[in-house]
Amino acid sequence: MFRSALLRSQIHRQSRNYVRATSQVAAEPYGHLPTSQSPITPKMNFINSVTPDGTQIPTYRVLDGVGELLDGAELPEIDEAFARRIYENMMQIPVIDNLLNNVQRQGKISFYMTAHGEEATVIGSAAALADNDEILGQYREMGALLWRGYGLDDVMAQCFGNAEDASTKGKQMPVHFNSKEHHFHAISSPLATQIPQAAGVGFAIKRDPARRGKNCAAVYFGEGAASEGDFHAGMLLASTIPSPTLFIARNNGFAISTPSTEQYHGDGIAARGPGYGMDTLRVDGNDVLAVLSGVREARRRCVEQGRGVLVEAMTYRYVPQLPQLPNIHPPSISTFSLLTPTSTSSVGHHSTSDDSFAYRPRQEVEDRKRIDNPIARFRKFLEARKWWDDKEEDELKDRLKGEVMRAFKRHETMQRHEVREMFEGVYRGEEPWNIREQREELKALLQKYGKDWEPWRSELKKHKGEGKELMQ
Ligand SMILES: Cc1ncc(C[n+]2csc(CCOP(=O)(O)OP(=O)(O)O)c2C)c(N)n1
Ligand SMILES: [Mg+2]
Repeated sequence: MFRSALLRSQIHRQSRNYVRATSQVAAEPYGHLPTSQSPITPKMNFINSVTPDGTQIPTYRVLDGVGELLDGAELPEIDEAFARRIYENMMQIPVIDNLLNNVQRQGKISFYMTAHGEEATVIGSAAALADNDEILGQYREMGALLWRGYGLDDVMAQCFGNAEDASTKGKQMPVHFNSKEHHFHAISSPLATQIPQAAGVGFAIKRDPARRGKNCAAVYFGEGAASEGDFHAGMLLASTIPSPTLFIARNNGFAISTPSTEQYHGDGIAARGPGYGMDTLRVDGNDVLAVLSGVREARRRCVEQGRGVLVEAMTYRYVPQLPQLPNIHPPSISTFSLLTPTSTSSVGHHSTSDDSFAYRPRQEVEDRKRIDNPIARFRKFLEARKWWDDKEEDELKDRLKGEVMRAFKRHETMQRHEVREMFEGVYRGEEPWNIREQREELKALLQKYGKDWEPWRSELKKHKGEGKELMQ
């Protein structure tokens, strides 16, 4: 009895000391736990929100739907040349997407993924990064590479997997880009693997005196990928072993056919940031200036504090702008059809292996495209400032279509790497037995059928050296 009264008075004194030690006496009348800053309260209070008033996390926006400055919003620092560069890069993506998507439908490449509707998220964020920040993408971020000067020839070579594909040498699926020169790490198909890797890259940056406080690792992922355990592993890693890792969630509403409403019950991806002690921002991913501004600030915090920061960009995966007749010399029917989104092509779907109208109404897609088009919104902003007009729009479209078509023509018929290449460069060091065994097996088959069987003969002709290096 006596001991417990003594204990109680000790605890009481301790609590009072904690209360005195803090300046928040009014906010913490009962003090806080000795092991944390959690204030003690006599009220039982369940929480299910990261905002004090229980509302959803707000979405930061700068431009309204018609490109006008939102009341109370501040324009990010942006001059005419930079704004035009952003617009031109946003415009380039659907031109490439339409062509390569149609080319895939013709069976000339094996696979493709478009970024229709996400141009502002990808270009706005890429424009906010330093060109030598490390990017770890998911697969829809080709625009970030293009922003850094990755060429159309590089895009075509990788997607065709031909002899000029220096990065993946024909071994990877289309859109699985990588470029050391552009600080863009290899895309891997298994979802979310890039997220913990990014925390590691961020930590490597932190350990490098030449890059500490100057660079970050920026990792992109979809809201679907954020359901993977690797998302949580990556967030926890960057949080507990602090590293300048910038998490950029592209919330486009779908993971193939699964709507985001089935991916989470809470307040999106942003609500998870504070759980890991990370500064977090939700932005309107269809407003390129909000993305630019938000990611700039997120990057600043990330680099200066050497800590993880999370940005969730709210966007929508949709079908592209209406077809426009390209002005290409000489124009041809095939050129027109390749550059034009068609109702039968699968543009705006998850990938060329998907038909999204099976799980979302066509009208919903059309409505979103009309009322919330990131390219049209930014164009209106530029036009209001006299930084853009109809003539420039037509010229840009013609130029982009011409460039994309020329690059496509160059790569369409280009030979592939030598057949032996498929066994090389996958593992560093000594060649493993299974690769050696597979090469020997192919060699034997080529020696048996390579010269005589027509399907193999014509297939081998597509490769430099026509497989002779293995047949001898
Ligand atoms: C581990 C793993 N599971 C499933 C898949 C198949 N898959 C490929 S993309 C995808 C949807 C991803 O959605 P999200 O992360 O939202 O990205 P989005 O395609 O919307 O850009 C799925 C399920 C995969 N590639 N890897
Ligand atoms: Mg998604």
